[in-house]
Amino acid sequence: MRTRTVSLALLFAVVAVGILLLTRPSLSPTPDGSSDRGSPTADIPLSSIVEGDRFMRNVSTEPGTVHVALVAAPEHMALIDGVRSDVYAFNGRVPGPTLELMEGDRVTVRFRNELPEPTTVHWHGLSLPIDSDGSPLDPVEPGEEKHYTFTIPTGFAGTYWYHPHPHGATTSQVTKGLYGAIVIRAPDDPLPESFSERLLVLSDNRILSDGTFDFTEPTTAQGQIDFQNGREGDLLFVNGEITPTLEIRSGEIQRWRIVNAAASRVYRLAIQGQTLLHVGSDGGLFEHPVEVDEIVIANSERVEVLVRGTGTPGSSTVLETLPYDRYMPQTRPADWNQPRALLTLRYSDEPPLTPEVVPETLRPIPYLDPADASATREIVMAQGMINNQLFDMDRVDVSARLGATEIWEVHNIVGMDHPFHLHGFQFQILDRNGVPEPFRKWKDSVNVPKKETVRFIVRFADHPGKWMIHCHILDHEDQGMMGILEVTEEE
Ligand SMILES: [Cu+2]
Repeated sequence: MRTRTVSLALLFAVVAVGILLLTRPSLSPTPDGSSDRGSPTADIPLSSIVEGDRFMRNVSTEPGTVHVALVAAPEHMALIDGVRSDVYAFNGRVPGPTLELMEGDRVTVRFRNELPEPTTVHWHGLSLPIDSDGSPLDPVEPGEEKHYTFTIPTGFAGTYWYHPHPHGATTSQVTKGLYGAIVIRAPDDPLPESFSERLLVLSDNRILSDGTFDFTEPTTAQGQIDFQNGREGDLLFVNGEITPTLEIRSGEIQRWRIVNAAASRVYRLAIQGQTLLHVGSDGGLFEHPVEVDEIVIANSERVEVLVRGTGTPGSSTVLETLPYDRYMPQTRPADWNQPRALLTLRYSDEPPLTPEVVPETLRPIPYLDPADASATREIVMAQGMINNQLFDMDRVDVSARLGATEIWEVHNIVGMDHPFHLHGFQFQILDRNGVPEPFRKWKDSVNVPKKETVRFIVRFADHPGKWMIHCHILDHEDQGMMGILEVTEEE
């Protein structure tokens, strides 16, 4: 459990390291093109990735239509102060530019691969035609272009993200910098616009002193740990910054959209001295806000929270990630049980605002009736394998009919967590280890803890095709912990 002394000691250590990093000279332009990340005494403000040119620019003038251009290309830029890395970037940025959409938008992304290797762009969590899913079955070769085309259905307002999904190379391409957020808004959003919005994309990395990414050889001890755990980094980034500062005013309510874009790290988020109002997850808002002390967010999951400015003017606190034991005992990192600071939440000196009222009802979530299920599937996740098999592009692992409602029982039979992701279709969790889920929510990924079973209900309402099912620990996915669900039309 949390101990305040440990947290504060760690915060101190992180701040000390932060100061060391800041006192090194800045040698190179930052991802947003500015040449300086601040003086040694200045805080690093949280980079907003939902403002100005950090959006993908919509070049369409037709209402309800979004045309954007996206390029993946090698860049030479500083991810940490004082040293440049050979990164891969979307439109020259790490994280990539945010794609902002409305429900109902018809979207075309003109994508060009300028990388020296094949890639794809997967639109994680979206409902779209199979040829725009960006799965490993649909690589974009170097120098090639592909147009991803999809329409955002009503009810899909929420926070999503995009990332490469090429066969066997997802870990390295995401690690080198290819990931970005998607925000989908609803015309009838129940949360007041006066709740100022922040988008926080979480990622981690290991970078050597010469700027190269620390990818290990499988034969080394660390290589074995990376193979088992998935590659975790000691550097924790929020929007590409390490322990940035986010400003809030006493009494203010902020709406945070948080994406876990890390390859394998599971975050257990908490703000010291404050509770959170959890209002949404992968597929958007809940029916009602839920007050919580902390939120676990596994790889590829998203959360929406309301942060209420309950602190006093001039004070500050910290958003941290608390210890979360997803590991087998023999490969736990040495510091796994230490909390880590992610950002400083600093209260401005302005006098407190009178807090606004948070709506008690957000939006209805349709009920999927288990009595309508035409099949119950068992999915067994073992270390590196699904249903006792490695991924094979030419094999269909599960066949389902278009329009069918099914119950999936996802068993994790080994001693570490595996987050399960289904492409193309959102689902609702029924129960975890037999304990009914307390309320309905739309999900596309669910963490299945060690030796546990999660049951969910899903309807294959549209979009026939071959969809990926896989563990979202990127190393596991690359190792072949993936299968194919084929949704077929009625004969
Ligand atoms: Cu896994």
